[in-house]
Amino acid sequence: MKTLTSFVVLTLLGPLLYLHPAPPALGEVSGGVLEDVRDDLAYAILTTSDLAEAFRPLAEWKTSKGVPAQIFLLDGEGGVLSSYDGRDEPERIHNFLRDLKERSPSLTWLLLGGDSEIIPCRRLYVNWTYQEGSNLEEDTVISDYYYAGLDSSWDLDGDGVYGEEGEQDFGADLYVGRLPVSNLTEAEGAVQKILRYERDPPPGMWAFVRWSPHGQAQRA
Ligand SMILES: [Ca+2]
Ligand SMILES: [Ca+2]
Repeated sequence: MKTLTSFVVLTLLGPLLYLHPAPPALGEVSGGVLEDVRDDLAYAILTTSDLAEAFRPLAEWKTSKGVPAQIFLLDGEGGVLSSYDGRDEPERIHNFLRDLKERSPSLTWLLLGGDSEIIPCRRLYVNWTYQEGSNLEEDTVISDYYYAGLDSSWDLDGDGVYGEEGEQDFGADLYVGRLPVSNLTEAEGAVQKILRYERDPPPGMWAFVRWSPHGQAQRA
């Protein structure tokens, strides 16, 4: 009888269970940061709780014009740095972005809301032919490409040197921009400039001039 009951229950509920599959795995490390991510996310802004208010009008503007945007906090309880593991802060951010992109494949743009003392950079190795050891200052450059290429950890051999030959992912998964602001006043000013430019760009010949490959201005 139990078998028959189970068969009936499964037969009746099977389609419902199929329609409500378990949420996809988000990787080994995930936190509360991903709980409220909108499904159609296209534009992510990563900043701190001190600066978030300045970026809210930008997120609202992007969303209103059809680019669903959301602000994510680096600091605080439930923020990226406290929710993700990593050997340093850039790696925690990188792990978060990998999960976020997996959670919302529609994510296309990432704005880093803060200068390097607020949102740290990654130094990437560029002297791929150097043979006798590594001087990180001389052989690396600061680059936010680390936050754009999400198909690699950028340090496959785990030696703490990122971007060595074969470790890079130069196939960008996100368009990454950074507003190098250092405080709330600077952040508000930069956001207002962007909003003014997008909503009501100032007239002028700049809109009709393009540059030739030889650096000469031409009328478009
Ligand atoms: Ca390495
Ligand atoms: Ca990639």
